[in-house]
Amino acid sequence: MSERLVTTGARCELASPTAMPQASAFLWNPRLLLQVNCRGFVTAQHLQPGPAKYSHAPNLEARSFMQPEQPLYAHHPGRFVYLRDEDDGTLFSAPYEPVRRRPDAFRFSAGVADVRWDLEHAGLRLRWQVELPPDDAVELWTLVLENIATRTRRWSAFPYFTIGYMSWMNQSAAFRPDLDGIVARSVTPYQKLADYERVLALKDRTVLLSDTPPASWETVAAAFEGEGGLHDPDALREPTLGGGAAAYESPVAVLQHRVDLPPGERRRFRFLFGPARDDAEITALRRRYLARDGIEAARAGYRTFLDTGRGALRVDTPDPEFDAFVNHWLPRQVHCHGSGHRFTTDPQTRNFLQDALGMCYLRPQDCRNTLLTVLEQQEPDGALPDGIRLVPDAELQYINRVPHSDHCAWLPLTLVAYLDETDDYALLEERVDGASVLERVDRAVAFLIANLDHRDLSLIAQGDWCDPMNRVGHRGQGVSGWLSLATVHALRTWAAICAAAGRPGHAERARAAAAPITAAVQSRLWDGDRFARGITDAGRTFGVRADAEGRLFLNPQSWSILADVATPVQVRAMIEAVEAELETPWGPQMLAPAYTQLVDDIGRLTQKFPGSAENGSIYNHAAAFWAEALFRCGEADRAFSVLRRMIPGPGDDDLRRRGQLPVFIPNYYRGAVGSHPRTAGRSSQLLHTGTVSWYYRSVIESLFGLRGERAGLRIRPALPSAWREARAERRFRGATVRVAYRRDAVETPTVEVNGARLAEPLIRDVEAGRDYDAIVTLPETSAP
Ligand code: CEZ
Repeated sequence: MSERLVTTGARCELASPTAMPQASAFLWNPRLLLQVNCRGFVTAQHLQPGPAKYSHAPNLEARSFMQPEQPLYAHHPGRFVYLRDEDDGTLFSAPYEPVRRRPDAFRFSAGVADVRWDLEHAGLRLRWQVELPPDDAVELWTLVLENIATRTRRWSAFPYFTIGYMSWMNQSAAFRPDLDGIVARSVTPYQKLADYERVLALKDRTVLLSDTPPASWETVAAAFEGEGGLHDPDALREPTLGGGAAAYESPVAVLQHRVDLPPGERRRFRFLFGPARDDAEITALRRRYLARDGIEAARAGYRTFLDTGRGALRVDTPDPEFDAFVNHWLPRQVHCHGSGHRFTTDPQTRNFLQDALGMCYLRPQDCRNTLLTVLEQQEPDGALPDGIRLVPDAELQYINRVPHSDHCAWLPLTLVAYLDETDDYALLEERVDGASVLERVDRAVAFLIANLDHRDLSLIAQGDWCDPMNRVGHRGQGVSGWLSLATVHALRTWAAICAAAGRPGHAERARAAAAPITAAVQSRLWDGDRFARGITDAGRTFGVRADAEGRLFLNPQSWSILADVATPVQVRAMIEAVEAELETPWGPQMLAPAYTQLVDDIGRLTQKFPGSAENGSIYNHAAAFWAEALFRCGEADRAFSVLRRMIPGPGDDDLRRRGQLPVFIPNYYRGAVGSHPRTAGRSSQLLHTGTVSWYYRSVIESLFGLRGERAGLRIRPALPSAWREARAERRFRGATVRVAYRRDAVETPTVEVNGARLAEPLIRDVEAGRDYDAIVTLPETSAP
């Protein structure tokens, strides 16, 4: 085993169950999301079509959204195998929980298509692996036991799958000989008459099937645990399990498999675990997945599913961990968000649009469909709803019942990424419910213009990008500095789209509308070295130097650059302020100092724990905007540094501090470095984040400088000065573009394509199916 705590590549491997106890990996298909913790805990959410559980906690859980920093505890849902030596009765468990006996060797290994553990303990080598099929919401588990001792060993393996507290109305479980597995049944609690039909249709069973008939089983959680608890269950002191049936008791699924293994021999077992609606479905699942080669077929299918979300970029740079992340894990997270829609049926409109933005590099058609779906739900006044209903009877829930004023701004920003990537300007003529896409986006833009107050600043309502900023403008007067800037950015972006589409009239109107907002932001919100975050209902400007807390917000600075509002002098001042007040070793904080007490006219944001989430964490979504802003003002080194620090590692100290594997970018890392240094840098472990689309775009278009436009592919990289050379392969409009970047004694960058030097760094009229080989020569830098 490697000396290092974590090794990366197409697999990311962790060599200890205790160094980063929260570390996890995830697997998903369009119906199921599994977050698999290195100690064996698993958080699963499936869609039917609403979000639901089949492996439950011991209490009823909140299902509002996947939440950050969820504590793991002994009875947290998990998938474990107890191993009992039948000769001396000793017990351990794989992967680590619940017995917590440290194995002789441990490796938690996250692959793009599976998660597994490889352990060695007491003469036994063991692999415990989970995979998903491409579509069904079921987990496919494989257990391989190999005797690496020199004498024959007799073991019992007890796979343990949490079913948990299913329902206060009705829950039970039993081993079903006819189905050859454990089936737990429940009725999802409901009260409204109107929910009766809906609940009848739910998958209210949780099933564990084994490919090998078990020697014994238990389904009553309390009977299994007895007084010993999960750590040392009473049931494992008996030769066989009790065979109990749970009758309105919390169910569990435990099986016993006996294995007598001569030296060097191995045995394999396979299991299926997941929700089901009825017996017929259970029988079908067994046939599909536990018959000969069923898992192999599912594996091939899952690979095909992953291939549909293949990234548009492969890179080879002096930073192998960065390459591993960009090549394997980043597009995968973009794909997860773009195909899973954050595992809800009513994604927030801004999230739905931004997740689609990333998909335009993977599956542009999906981005197109998202744009059309959003426009189908546009309101008569041009506004977009707070959430998008993905199935006919989906309801807008939770945060989507709170009026936010920013949704329309994301429309042109997603659209331009799609158009740059595909040049599919025909989309603008497509008709949605009686109006063209062009007309509809224009209405959305008009809504943003109508949402200005008497000062020409954007009204915030009960929040903007920042969800919990609910009291700045709840009386209808407060404005958002960020949204004013985002509105300018959206207007200018829309103007550019219209100009490129041959609609100069529309372009001019949008461009003209941006001017007064720009002037208002400059005159009312600039405070020496920063743009303020907003002005409250009562007229208080906040996010300014005079504030004791929340003195500097990152987003207005970033977006003043993205919107091309800030002057070069202002840009310099803002960069200095951000570096002085927001920067940390793990990235820039979203605001500082974090609020330590309630600010009544800002609201819920200030009630969050200092340094967590929007209250001054290193909120990666905001950091991604800042990185892109830095690219836009020519700050390649700073921009790369922000991107780089969003990925945990590579050093062990950094990994331990973040507590997370470099297989996804989390929603945030803890901030409030000054007041909470012990927890600063700690990962939220929340894999849902708008960060990844923007990150992918910045890497492709800004860092490697491979950006589409109407005429073709423009090559304008901004590599960090420490890189002397790099390579990239970019899929673009069906062509393959291979680029070798190198530094040499040139004054300005030069680009050669297929042997010919380009006067302008633009590959025109890119032809699908063709290969382009480019050499980009960049000026030497003084960096090491
Ligand atoms: O949710 C995200 C939202 O999904 O917060 C972002 C926002 O842009 C995204 O659309 C920034 O506010 O208090 C809350 O309600 C939180 O704001 C959460 O909803 C938050 C979490 O990060 C979960 O993803």
